[in-house]
Amino acid sequence: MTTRTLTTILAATCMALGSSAASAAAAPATAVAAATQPAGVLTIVFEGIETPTGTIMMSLFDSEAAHDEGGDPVQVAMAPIKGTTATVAFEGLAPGDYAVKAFHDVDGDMQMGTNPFGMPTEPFAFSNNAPAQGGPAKWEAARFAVTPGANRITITIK
Ligand SMILES: [Ca+2]
Repeated sequence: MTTRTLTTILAATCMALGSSAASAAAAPATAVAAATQPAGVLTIVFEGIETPTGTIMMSLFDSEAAHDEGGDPVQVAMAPIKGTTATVAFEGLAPGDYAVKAFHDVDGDMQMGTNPFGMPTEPFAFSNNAPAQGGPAKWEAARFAVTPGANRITITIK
């Protein structure tokens, strides 16, 4: 049996069952279409910065696995602080869902300050201003969509 035949049978079976697997069978076509879409540009504005020193350091994630389980971010960036705000732009992003983890490196040592109990001593924030819940915000709370072209989100960091 060829792969093509198997795919056809699977698609027909899914359609007959009316199951969501039918859309899964169509996924490859969707993925190809997404790859040919123009890239997204994401501008992030951090607001509410209380101490005008140091930089905002952030990591951009594109999957729940990477975001919630200590995986690598797709991009990282540092944003200089101007007054009470800081702005950074990520370019060339494949359209899809992303989430941001950020902290304000007030003392400029490139690390999130923590006390002996491991609690953050420098301001931090997550996209959607998702709250920390005994640890970093989860992907489901912090995820947002990046579409082709310009995108802009605002995060309050405190
Ligand atoms: Ca620091």
